[in-house]
Amino acid sequence: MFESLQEKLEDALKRIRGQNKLTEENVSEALGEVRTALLDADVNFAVTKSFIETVKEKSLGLEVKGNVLPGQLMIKLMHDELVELMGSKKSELLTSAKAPTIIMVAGLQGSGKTTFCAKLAYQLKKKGKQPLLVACDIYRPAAVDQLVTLGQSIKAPVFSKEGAKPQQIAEEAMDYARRYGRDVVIVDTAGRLTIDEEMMQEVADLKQLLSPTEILFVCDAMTGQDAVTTASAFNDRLELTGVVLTKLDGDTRGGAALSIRQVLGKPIKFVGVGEKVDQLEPFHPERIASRILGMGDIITLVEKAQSQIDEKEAAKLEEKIRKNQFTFEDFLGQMKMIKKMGSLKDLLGMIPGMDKALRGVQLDERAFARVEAIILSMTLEERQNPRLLNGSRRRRIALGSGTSTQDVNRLIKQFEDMQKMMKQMTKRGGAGAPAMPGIRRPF
Ligand SMILES: Nc1nc2c(ncn2[C@@H]2O[C@H](COP(=O)(O)OP(=O)(O)O)[C@@H](O)[C@H]2O)c(=O)[nH]1
Ligand SMILES: [Mg+2]
Repeated sequence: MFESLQEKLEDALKRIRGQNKLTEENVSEALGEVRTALLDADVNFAVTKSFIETVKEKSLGLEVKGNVLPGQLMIKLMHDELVELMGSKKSELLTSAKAPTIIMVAGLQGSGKTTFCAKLAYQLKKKGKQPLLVACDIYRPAAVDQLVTLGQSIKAPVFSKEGAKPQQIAEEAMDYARRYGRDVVIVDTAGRLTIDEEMMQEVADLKQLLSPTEILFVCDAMTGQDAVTTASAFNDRLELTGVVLTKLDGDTRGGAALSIRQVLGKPIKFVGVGEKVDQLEPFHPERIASRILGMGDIITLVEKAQSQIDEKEAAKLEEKIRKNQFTFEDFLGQMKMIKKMGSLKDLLGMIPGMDKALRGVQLDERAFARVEAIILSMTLEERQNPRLLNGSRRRRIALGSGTSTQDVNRLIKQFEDMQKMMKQMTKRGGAGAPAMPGIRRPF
């Protein structure tokens, strides 16, 4: 997937990777190649143009932190922009508050609609849902058979009716779904080789009739920019809720994946990565961007940048501890940092030896939130000078944070113990500041 684009981008970025300084000249040169690579991959022209402009503008204003080279930072910037281009976050399937949730698929013939319907039903079944597949592609008898066969293979019921029109089939299928308690109805529709008015009218009528929760446009990723044009036509008529990109396992150039979100303003929700029913994945912009840019480099880069910033913070903290100036405010900062990095357990698990020690231990992440709430309820003055915390202040803090005075007392006691421990540590010559003092035990 995306091999050719990846290679070309890598070449373009080689120029900039080790640069100590980003100048108008070397940025433009590298971005010129990036531009060609994107256009060769059939990325939409307007999307490419605005992408290049944004990256250029941002890279010239880059503030270089730690030992990270400007060129490396620029690669990270490109990565982030690619993610943004594809919609930032993973986009979930919508469900209707009132069952059944209705999902209608539309798209050209051969794009993978029928296959997608079965894949989705299979995935939903695994999540405990009870999908019903509906065969509204009546023009090719083989299409109904195909859905029936797929339905059998995943043990999901398929509603079909010979000789009936799609609207009638849809109506009766809804009755069936209600009667038999099917909570998701997936409607497969007919496609043509090109967009035509008759087909459009038919799906538009089905939409009118069903008011689907999701109207997903299924498109073959191999068709590149054509896919975007078709998607726009469908979107104008149907107001899509999302897109499914199929055949990403093939020799996809990347154009559709990179353009469609930006052009339509609709999220890509799934990607098909093979012909089998289990070959459907949620669309993760982050992962695709990493794949396009070459993963290893970026990861190392991000980690490196992060560790350098953290090193500076750690040094500052050590200094404070040495001078016995560690306050609740610092404590809060540390907690924020940890939260940014993910779950407490995951984080502790990264420390060699901790993984084993933590096995079976229940770390209460909510307790963590409680501690944060308590500290946030303190005034800045109190955070910096915990000695101010008399009885009435403690009561006020408990009230403000939705905790009890005991909780507040316990935290202050733990904080004081921690301060003592730190003092001893520094007296003994100091092993340096532990990344997060006092979190060995859950509060
Ligand atoms: N490699 C690959 N083939 C797929 C994928 N999705 C569908 N296909 C194949 O594409 C062809 C057309 O799919 P089909 O579901 O019948 O398309 P429809 O006409 O839109 O219903 C079939 O041969 C499928 O097996 C996919 O994600 N990867
Ligand atoms: Mg079909």
